[in-house]
Amino acid sequence: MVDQKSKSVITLEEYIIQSQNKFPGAKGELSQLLRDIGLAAKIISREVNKAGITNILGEDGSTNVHGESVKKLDLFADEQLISALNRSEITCMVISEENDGIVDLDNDGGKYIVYLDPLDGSSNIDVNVSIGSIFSIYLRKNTSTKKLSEDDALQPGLQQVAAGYVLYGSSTLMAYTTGVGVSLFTLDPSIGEFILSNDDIKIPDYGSIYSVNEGNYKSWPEGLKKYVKYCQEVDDETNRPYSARYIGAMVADVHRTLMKGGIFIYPDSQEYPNGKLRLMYECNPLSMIIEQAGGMAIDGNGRVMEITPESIHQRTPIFIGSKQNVMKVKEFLDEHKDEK
Ligand code: P6P
Repeated sequence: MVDQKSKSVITLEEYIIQSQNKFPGAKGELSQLLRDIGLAAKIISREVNKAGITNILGEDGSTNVHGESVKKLDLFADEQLISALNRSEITCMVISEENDGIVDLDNDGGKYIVYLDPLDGSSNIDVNVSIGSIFSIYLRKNTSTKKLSEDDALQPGLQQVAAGYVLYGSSTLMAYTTGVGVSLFTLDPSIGEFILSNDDIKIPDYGSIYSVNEGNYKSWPEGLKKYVKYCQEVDDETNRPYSARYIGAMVADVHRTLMKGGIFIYPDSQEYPNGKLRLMYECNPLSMIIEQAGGMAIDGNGRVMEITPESIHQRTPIFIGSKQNVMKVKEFLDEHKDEK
């Protein structure tokens, strides 16, 4: 815990330095990397908040590796994050949703690999609904090999040294973890600083909100169909029926789940037989945050963060949120796993 009694306001930079001082051996490189991401987040937040009045809104005609149309803010966010990471020369490679392959930063001494979803939920940009940036940080695996390759980046989520997100909503929030709890900051635009708002967030053990795109109901696994019907039944003891909430931006739906409890689900479906969401730069970082806050994140069988990745853009189903809610959906999935 950071001593908050002595100061009413602690900035992201101060908090990172205070936290680093708890690890005497630390050279401050991870701290610098987190500060770099914080700076890029402020710049992206400024553009997101004025996107409606500049020509930055709308599509630039290109598409990302998944064939999804890319909005100009996606590219802007990608550029800002990569340039911020490049400046301190401690990151050797970036993998981003907006780039087909790895981005080798030519920082041969760089010890970190960073995965990015620069602007998650970008389809919400034009309708002024929350969007976010997600980051996941690993140590470079093979320091001996000069030439970086995807293999250096294919590490299970349990190997993440840090992870977090920025949520551009009614205010701009940044949450991150380095493996010792989850800290949350709110951007004060009047001073251009992220201010600590909670230095050890815990997700409620149980929640009454479920979050899934019910438009895909027909192609869900049978156990998920039965679980959603369970959520909709009346039972005062378990505070059912639950409320259904779905924003369509994973960062926003998972942040609400972190703060209020409940569960967010994106299962496999006919359109996405391996799930829609990306393992390395959506599911692993958000799973690290939720597990560090006391929740759970599974792919329908085991922990998301135990998946051994085979490709940098691979997808996975995800059931993430309060421990009791995730265990309950797992019961339904297991009970009906052989039914079509
Ligand atoms: P659907 C946004 O495009 C995204 O990758 C996630 O942020 C979000 O949770 C999901 O896709 C929404 O997908 O199929 O419900 O529109």
